[in-house]
Amino acid sequence: LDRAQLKYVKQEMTRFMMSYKFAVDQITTKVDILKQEFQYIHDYNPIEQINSRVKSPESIFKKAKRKGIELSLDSIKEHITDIAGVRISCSFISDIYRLRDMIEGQKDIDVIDSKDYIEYPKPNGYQSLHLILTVPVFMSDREEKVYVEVQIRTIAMDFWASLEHKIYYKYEYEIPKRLLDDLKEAAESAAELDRKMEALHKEIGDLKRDYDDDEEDLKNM
Ligand code: 0O2
Repeated sequence: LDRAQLKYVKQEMTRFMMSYKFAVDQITTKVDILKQEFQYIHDYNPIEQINSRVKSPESIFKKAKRKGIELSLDSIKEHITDIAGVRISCSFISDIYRLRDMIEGQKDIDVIDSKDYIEYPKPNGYQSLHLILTVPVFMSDREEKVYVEVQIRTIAMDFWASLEHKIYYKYEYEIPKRLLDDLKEAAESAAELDRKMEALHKEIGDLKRDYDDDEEDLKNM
C-alpha cells in the first residue's frame, strides 16, 4: 500500500467504527426519550439502567476469523451484527416486552431478528431478550443502516449474567457438572425472584387502581 492508499484505509476504518458509535448514540437517546416520556405520562419508570459498548477492532476481527467471515469491512458489516451493543435493565419482566414493543414501533428502526432467552433460556440458565435491529445513520456523504444488538433484561437477569460472565469468562477448562447445575439453579432463583416481584407489582397496581376508583366515586357522590 502506498501512502495515499494507507490514508484511505485508515479513514474508512475510522468511519466504520464511528458509524457504530453513532448508531449506539441514537439507540441510547431513543431509549432515554422513551424513559423520560413514559415517566411523565404514566408516572412510572420501567428502565433501571442503559449501558452501551462498541466492540474493539481486535475483537471484531477475532470474531470474523472465528466465524470464517471474509476480512473486509463490507462483509463484516453484513455478518457481524453485535459490533454495537446496548443493554437495558428493566424493573419487571412485563416492562421488557413493553419496551420491546415501543422500540419496534419506531418508524426508522427495523427489527431484523429477535431471540427470546426469557421464554427459552439458554442451557446454562442465561435469560435476556435480544433484538438485532438496524438504525439509519446519516453521514456527510452517505446514509447507512447500521446493526445494533439490544439486550433487554431485568435487574435479576443482569445480576446473574454479569457474575456468570465474571466467573467463566476466558475459563478454558471443562467446568464440572456440579458447578453448571449450581449456576443453572442460581438462574432459576433469579427467575423466581422476578416472578415474585412482578406479582407484587401487579397486586399493588390493582390495589392502587381500586383505591383511586373509590376516591373518584366519593368525589362524584
Ligand atoms: P460480550 O462480552 O458480552 O460482548 P454470537 O454473538 O454469534 O457469538 P449468538 O448466539 O448469535 O452468538 O448470540 P447471542 O447468544 O444471541 O448473544 C451473544 C451475546 O449475548 C453475548 O455477547 C453476551 O453479551 C450475551 N450472552 C449470550 N449468552 C450468554 C451467557 O451464557 N452468559 C452471559 N453472561 N452472556 C451471554 P458476547 O460477544 O459473547 O460477549
